[in-house]
Amino acid sequence: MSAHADSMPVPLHLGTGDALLVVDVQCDFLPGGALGVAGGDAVVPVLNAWLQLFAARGLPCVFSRDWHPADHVSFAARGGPWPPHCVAGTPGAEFAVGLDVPADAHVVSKATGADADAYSAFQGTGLADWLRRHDIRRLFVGGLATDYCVRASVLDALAEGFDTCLLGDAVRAVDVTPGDGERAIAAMRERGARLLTLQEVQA
Ligand code: VGL
Ligand code: ZN
Repeated sequence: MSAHADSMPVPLHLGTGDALLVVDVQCDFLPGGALGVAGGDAVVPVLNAWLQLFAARGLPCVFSRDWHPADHVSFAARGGPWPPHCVAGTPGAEFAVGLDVPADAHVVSKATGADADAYSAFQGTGLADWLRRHDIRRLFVGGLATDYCVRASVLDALAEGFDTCLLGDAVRAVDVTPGDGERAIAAMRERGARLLTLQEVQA
């Protein structure tokens, strides 16, 4: 992306064809949770502001959730990289307290089988078809974590042909290796994601 494009943002107006995707803002990914992401709780008020913008315009909001069985392959007991987290039906798998999930939100659960992981909200959920059925062309994506499920979801959204905006102030990274989050943001932008903040749409 050129310096010119960065310094001359296109004015942003939300309207028909736009949808919001909130990725995995679940208790286990918040500080103190089983797989707590530093600063993960800070995305909640920013996402609530985005949710309000979308709700006010009658635009669809989608929530993904990590929804694993207790013996999931990604857990350390089975040689996976993660501590047990987001076990379906447990308190840790609930959406963050204070996240304003609308009553009519479309919720997609992912990585629900024991033997496969799925970082992307598009993987095995029918999300791309759902968005097309609702005539969505542009997707705004925020949530947790930047370097795993947000990254995979944004890259899939782009591959599925959606104009994709990453909500830069509404994501946080696991950062297993320092810089993972920043590298993920760079990779998403390289593939065509537009990096946005709440201020830009409120202005
Ligand atoms: C995630 C690690 C393991 C995520 C899910 O939502 O980013 N990260 N499972
Ligand atoms: Zn997981």
